[in-house]
Amino acid sequence: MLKFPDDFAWGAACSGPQTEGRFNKRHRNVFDYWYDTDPQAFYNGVGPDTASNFYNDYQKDLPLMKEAGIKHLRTSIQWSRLIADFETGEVDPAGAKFYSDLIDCMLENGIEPYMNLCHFDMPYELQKKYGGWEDKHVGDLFAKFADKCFELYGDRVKHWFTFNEPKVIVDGAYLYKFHYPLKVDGPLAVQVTYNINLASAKAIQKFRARFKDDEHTVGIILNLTPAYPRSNEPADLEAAEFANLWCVDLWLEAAIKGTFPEKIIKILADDGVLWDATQEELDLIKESTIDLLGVNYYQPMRVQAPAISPKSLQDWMPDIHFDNYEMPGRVMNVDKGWEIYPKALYDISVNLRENYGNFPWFVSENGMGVSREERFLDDKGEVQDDYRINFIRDHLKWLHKGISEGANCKGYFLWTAIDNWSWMNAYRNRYGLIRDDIHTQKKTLKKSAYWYRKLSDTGELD
Ligand code: BGP
Repeated sequence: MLKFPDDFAWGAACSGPQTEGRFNKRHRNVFDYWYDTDPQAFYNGVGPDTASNFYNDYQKDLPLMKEAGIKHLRTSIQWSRLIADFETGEVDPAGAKFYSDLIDCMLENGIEPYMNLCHFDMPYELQKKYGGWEDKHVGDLFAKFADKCFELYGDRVKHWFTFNEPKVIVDGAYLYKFHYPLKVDGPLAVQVTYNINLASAKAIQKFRARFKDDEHTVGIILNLTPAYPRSNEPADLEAAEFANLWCVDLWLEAAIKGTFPEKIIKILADDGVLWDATQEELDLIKESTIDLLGVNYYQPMRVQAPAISPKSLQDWMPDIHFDNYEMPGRVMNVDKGWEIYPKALYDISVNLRENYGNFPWFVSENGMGVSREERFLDDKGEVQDDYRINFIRDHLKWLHKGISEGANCKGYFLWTAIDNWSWMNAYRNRYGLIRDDIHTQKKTLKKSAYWYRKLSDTGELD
């Protein structure tokens, strides 16, 4: 049995766009728009219209989450729901009331809200008018939205986050075509990377102006995908070093230290793709660092030296510096196609301890997506998801080792509480402790929910 610290936060994570459904929503975000115009681009043609019906069901769903041992819940406020006029920041009364009631209901159920402000959901209007994160002005509008959230809900929400997995926005929308606007433009991806870091800093600046106490914290949620080299050959090591710089350290250093790693700046400058930045902006990033880091971890990267010489390629893409490597024998979650490698959580804890001043962090997402869970329903209609329990346990063992060696890890939030809509997979892969029958919207605790409750009540991992 392993014991976690008494004040360790046990929770779950979800997002507005993946749970609420589009009910009573004033504006569309880019996913809503993309679905409206090209539904076949989505798995089984299923979009975010209903999601897990959280907008209508939260008063029933939150007590179920409580039963599943969820004492902290991260979700997000949708910019496209809260704000009526993006330029002035005027709120939509129905949107403002929804989030206010939701937060109250969380607190009534003893669930502490952790609130995120961007979970991939750029308002379509801003994408169309400005190109979304391509234009730094959108960062100013985002800061205005963030400030409105702080003003409306800061009395009840103590933990705030500017972005969830901003790197995925860059990858999806500007490199590999899985988020709208589906561009493939390496240099633009580099600029958007910078613009998002700047937008986060601008939101943090608003936060600092509003909250001067120790109780409120602001952070960012990063998907850390440690890159492991195929071999110790110099070319493979160099590929892994680049992948770590581009995917991990660029984001970590900007958030925690307010600077960008010199090595990546040099590589991007040598490649002729370094972003456009002013000294004033860099000063703002420098002074607007975070208090708490959220780490999403699902899978590592395995990389090798690129097959083609970077210099022989016409168009710049970050992957001119590395190729992915399908390591033989790695353990896979076959349904999702992601490698299962729990030790990376320990490696992340060591990286944060040794290279980032043992900065405070928590696991803000980790989980196992499994398809056709009806296969595992027992006679009583309960999903016997032992695979999920084993997955969580294996990751927590490595996390516990990290903590016992001094890692400053404050909590573990599972993805997710209730099965919800996934960007690319709709409902194919289920992650929840609670099953959602999407035809009836009936929600039922899975076996893992009872196991998780015991864990969160006792802090003891069996
Ligand atoms: C993370 C996202 C979540 C969630 C999760 C599972 O990257 O922050 O929003 O979707 O991945 O991935 P998927 O839904 O693609 O299976």
